[in-house]
Amino acid sequence: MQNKMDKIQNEHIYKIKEIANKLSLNFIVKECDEIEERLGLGSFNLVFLGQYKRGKSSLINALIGEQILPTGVTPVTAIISVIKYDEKSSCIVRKQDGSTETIDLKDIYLFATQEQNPDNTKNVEHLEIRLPSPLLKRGLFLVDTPGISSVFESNTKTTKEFLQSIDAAVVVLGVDPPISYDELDVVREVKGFVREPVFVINKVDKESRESIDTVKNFTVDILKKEFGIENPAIFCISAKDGLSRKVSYDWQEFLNKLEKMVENKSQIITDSYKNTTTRLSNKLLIEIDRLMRALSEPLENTKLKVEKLNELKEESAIFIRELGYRFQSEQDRISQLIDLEQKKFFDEHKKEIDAEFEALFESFLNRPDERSEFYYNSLHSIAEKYVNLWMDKIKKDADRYYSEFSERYFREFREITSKIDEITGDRDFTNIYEGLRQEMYPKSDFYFHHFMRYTSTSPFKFILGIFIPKKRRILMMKDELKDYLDWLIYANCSRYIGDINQRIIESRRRIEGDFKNRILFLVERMNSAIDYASRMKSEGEARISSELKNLRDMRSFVEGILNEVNH
Ligand SMILES: Nc1nc2c(ncn2[C@@H]2O[C@H](COP(=O)(O)OP(=O)(O)OP(=O)(O)O)[C@@H](O)[C@H]2O)c(=O)[nH]1
Ligand SMILES: [Mg+2]
Repeated sequence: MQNKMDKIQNEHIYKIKEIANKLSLNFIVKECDEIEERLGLGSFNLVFLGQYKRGKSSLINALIGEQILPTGVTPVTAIISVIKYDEKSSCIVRKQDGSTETIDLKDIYLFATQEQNPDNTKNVEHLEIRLPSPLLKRGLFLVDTPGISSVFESNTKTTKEFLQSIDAAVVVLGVDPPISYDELDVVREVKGFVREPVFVINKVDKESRESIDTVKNFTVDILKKEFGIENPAIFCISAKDGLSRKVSYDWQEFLNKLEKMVENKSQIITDSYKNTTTRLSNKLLIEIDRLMRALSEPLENTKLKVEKLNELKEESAIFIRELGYRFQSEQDRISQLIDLEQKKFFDEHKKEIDAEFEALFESFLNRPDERSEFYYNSLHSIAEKYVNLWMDKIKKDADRYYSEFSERYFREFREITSKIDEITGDRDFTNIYEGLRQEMYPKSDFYFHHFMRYTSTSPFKFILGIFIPKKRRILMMKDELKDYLDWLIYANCSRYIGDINQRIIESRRRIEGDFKNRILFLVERMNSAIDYASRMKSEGEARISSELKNLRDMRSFVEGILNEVNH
């Protein structure tokens, strides 16, 4: 059964590749090669993703038991490295122009690091490292990636394209601070490719058991609330311990999970084959349609379209920049408005807050023997009460402001996308950005529910002088306690709005970067269609009609594959 399935999978990819080859669609051929390799070897890509400095490279090193990938305190990884099994160690640099170079393992840092290869000026597509590691031999490619912002926003198309080849993912999170909006973005992105990402909270060697548990629960809560992920595979680990072969925290459980993935790899590979085949077939259909249009219409029309598209490319660069400025100032205005409202609200409630604080403080005088944490923690209930009151008041307004804001942004954005679709004759662009509208303003309010507070490593300035009587000591703490209460309220209120703002800016940047890449790609494809159509047309009518028939046949063949794969 499995063999039969393997055969069908290989045939589908083979056919897609054959058609792509005939039509000189190298970007599709390349992806076919990659998936063919994995299907052939029965291997899958396990991609490590996460924010800068979370310890992705360190974790891979720990898994292979060697310090192969460069790691460091400043952002290090600049390009993707794929680590595969071989009896002999080696490293090949695969360049963007298709050329390759074999290098010594000790020279990996010359290509992989931001320091030696800033913004990938060496035009590396990825590094292919081969090692005789037993884990790799089980049918797994370990993939190291640069910290997230550079992965998802970088204009290097290749990095993004590589992400299409995720079969399984480990999202590396940190203990400090617990999961951030940036990291939620990674999860969101990964969820689009992978059914069940594995989560790792790394560097737990730096924390107490108590705060590790807090961070883990917090993360599980958020994954459930934000993405509906129930019972995520989540492991608190220390890559540092792992590398020195020390089994600590959930390290063994994490290894067991990887082992399980390897055991179930045929499911992972089948899923991946389905996604890839569907994606590549759809890409192929778009290209076939483009070529058919170019063949059927006068060449002048296609040329005119490319000219218009080129103009639009310039125009939209300016438009998007201006749109960005305009929306930034509007976003600032909304923030200021909310800040003012916040100030007004807390001015109005100042008396009540002060009174509650005084009453609580009185009660402290009767309990002079508590540890200082007790007094600080008691303030949380006051802070939480007023932060919640404020949030209840502002949330509706904020929701309205921000959703109107993103609606407007997309309305304007759609003007360009529909212009592009008008020129090309399909709904590609509009469709792509329709779905993103919801993403821009997240109805996420997780910080609202997760109160920020000082944790284990106490930042309190207060030093308990052992010669001062306890009652007097508490009195001395009064100012500091009040400061802490004010901080709690202020920090939690500001964090909510700050996070939303940050999120909108990130989404906008991502959408705009993505848009730029897409339009460049479109111009390139339209130009190829012109070349192709001119070649055919120079050979006369008969050639055109036989080629059109070919394209129609290819089209129905690809549709057939899509049907088979998805039914
Ligand atoms: N204490 C501790 N430090 C760690 C651990 N894992 C990684 N580090 C340190 O964290 C820093 C970043 O580690 P890297 O592995 O380079 O992180 P990365 O996610 O690959 O970083 P980029 O490639 O820059 O995105 C290094 O200084 C590591 O030594 C860990 O488990 N415990
Ligand atoms: Mg790294």
